[in-house]
Amino acid sequence: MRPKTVEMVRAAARPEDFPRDGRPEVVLLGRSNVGKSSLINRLVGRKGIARVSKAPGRTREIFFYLVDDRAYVVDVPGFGYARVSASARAAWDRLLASYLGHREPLRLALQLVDSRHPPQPLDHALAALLLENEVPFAIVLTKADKISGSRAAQAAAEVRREIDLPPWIQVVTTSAHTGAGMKELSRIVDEALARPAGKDA
Ligand SMILES: Nc1nc2c(ncn2[C@@H]2O[C@H](COP(=O)(O)OP(=O)(O)O)[C@@H](O)[C@H]2O)c(=O)[nH]1
Ligand SMILES: [Mg+2]
Repeated sequence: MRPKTVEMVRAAARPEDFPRDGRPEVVLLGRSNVGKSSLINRLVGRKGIARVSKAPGRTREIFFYLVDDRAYVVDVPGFGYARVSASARAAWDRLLASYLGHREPLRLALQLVDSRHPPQPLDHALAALLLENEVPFAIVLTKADKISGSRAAQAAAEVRREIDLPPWIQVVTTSAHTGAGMKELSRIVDEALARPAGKDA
């Protein structure tokens, strides 16, 4: 994924706002502050296209980035952000469930987990949601520059064990700051986007 053009084309607060052109897409999910926006910037090779936040964001929309006019990279911010009302949270959960449950162009989800910590309850919940909806996904450990190489290998094994991942789910260790693991991740994304639609494809 070394796109020539990247454009933020849609911020969707409702399922009706999701793009309908059928272009294949990859979505990044994970707890607030885990490094989604930073990883998107790395993945598409644009420093400031997705906003990196100092404080956890309270954004309530799903962002669609069009790359090379052929695919979408999708940012789902604010997952598990605590300081919102119960009704706002419920609306957000519905939006996410609708997206993961019925999104035909979705080829791959990348679930981001902080490499420095064991999976949190929200990480478990998110993985369960992906498995339940039979969304193909990979786990991306983030911020690996903050830990040693041997610790990173340990973290990958731990996340696999603790979330009890099916063996075909890949775990990739990355750093948006150093670019570690980005080649592998980019290859996984490209392969997924090239696959035809359908669960058995
Ligand atoms: N050390 C380090 N910090 C990172 C990395 N990726 C993101 N961060 C920091 O983590 C914070 C949250 O990042 P952001 O991309 O906004 O996370 P998001 O809320 O999941 O979109 C920011 O302060 C980033 O600079 C990384 O690979 N290494
Ligand atoms: Mg973000």
